Amino acid sequence: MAGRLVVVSNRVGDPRKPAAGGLAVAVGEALAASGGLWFGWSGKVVEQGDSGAMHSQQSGKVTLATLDLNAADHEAYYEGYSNRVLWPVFHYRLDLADFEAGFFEGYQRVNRLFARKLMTLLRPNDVIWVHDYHLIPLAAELRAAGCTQRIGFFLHIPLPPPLILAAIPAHEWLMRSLFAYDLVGLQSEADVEHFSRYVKSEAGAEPLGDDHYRAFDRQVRARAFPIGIDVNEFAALGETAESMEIRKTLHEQYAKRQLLIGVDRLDYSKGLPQRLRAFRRLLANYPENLKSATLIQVATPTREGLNAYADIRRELEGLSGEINGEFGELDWMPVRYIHRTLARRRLPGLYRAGRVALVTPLRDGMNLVAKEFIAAQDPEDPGVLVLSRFAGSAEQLREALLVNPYDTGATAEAVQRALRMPLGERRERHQALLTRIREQDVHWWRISFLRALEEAERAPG
Ligand code: ADQ
Repeated sequence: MAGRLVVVSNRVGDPRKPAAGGLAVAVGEALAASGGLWFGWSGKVVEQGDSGAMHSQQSGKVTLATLDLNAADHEAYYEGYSNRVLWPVFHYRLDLADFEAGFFEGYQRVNRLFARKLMTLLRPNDVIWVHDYHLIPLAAELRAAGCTQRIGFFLHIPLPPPLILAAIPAHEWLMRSLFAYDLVGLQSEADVEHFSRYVKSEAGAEPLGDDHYRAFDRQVRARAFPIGIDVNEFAALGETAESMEIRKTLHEQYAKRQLLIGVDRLDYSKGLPQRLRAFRRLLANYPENLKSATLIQVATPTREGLNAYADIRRELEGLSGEINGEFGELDWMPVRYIHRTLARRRLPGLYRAGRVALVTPLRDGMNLVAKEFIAAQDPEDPGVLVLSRFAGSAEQLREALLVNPYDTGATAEAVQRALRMPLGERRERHQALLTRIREQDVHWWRISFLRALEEAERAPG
């Protein structure tokens, strides 16, 4: 790539430390390869005073530049507009969105602050890659401050259809902001379709073909770049002593049981109560699973300050208690619910011990757990992926057992089918899935996005 890479995301990770997943891995790697600047919020909230105190740290070839936010900005920009307006609406949950609380100004203010601070660090040939819903208006703010460098944006969460998006009072402003970028990357073809329909129906514009759109007096290129994982790195992680140890322990403990695995952030988009209800239906409808099928559900605490997250936690604890009370025996508990983050190096062992993975979000941009599960399997004796059709990854992972998580009975039936699937079929499906996640892995994602950004015609205006 010609210029220096500048990555901007809400949180900044240290590329030298083992990353917690997804974005941090992909971006950290891109930066570590070429060197560059990673800019974002420091994670620190100062109780008083202004936002904007800057910190800079060198990590190998990468400069990490971060800024602090004060409590009011953090509340309005991060907890408020990002996570109580954009996150729920983009996941189709209008019922959980809070449009009235006045977060909007804070979101604009912090994006402007990011732009102002970043401008002081930019060089003429930089290529800027902005990530995710917290920073949608960043390019427009940068342009207003005189930035002429190439700027690309990648949305990690789904883009909803126009009529859902239109529930956000500032939807037009948000979508107009996207046109300040040179390239907009989305996770799936469904998201691109929604983008295209929005441009037509709400902005009265026409797609120009070849992924280009013209609206709001500007032109932008929008395309799907489904994010992947580092398959080799993940498989190698599975060969570490710690991962083997977990696998061995689980094998011993559950020698006569069938393990089902769920690994998620504890978020209402992940469909966890629906998953537990489907598991309960499995036990009720297919009694041969009693004293055998065991669901290990690991759910990482996340955004705990928000009510919707406390509610989902309570619901989940209640449901697992009910299922264990109803079906459990002295020597068998059907649900093991763990409200914690597992160390990343322990994940492959857990996935590998699973006969079935339940990845059943109600809506998800991509879902990397599905891909990690595939990468961790033994190709000679692989487990089966039960995947929600509403995860972005369902467009690629057609050989998984695709389910509608709202349909409890049908999901239970698919899980039963997964548990009984003959070895030959398991191998065939796994082989096809593994090929797919290898073809479109995280390196492919990064390289194809950055290449498209480089090729994007610089829009006039
Ligand atoms: P997330 O909503 O966080 O990401 P996901 O894609 O599943 O969802 O990535 C989660 C990552 O965190 C995975 O690497 C997973 O291993 C790890 N993780 C999850 N729960 C864990 C646990 N309990 N313990 C340890 N690790 C855990 C957002 C979007 C997704 C999109 C990604 C990347 O919501 O749709 O796939 O960004 O673009």
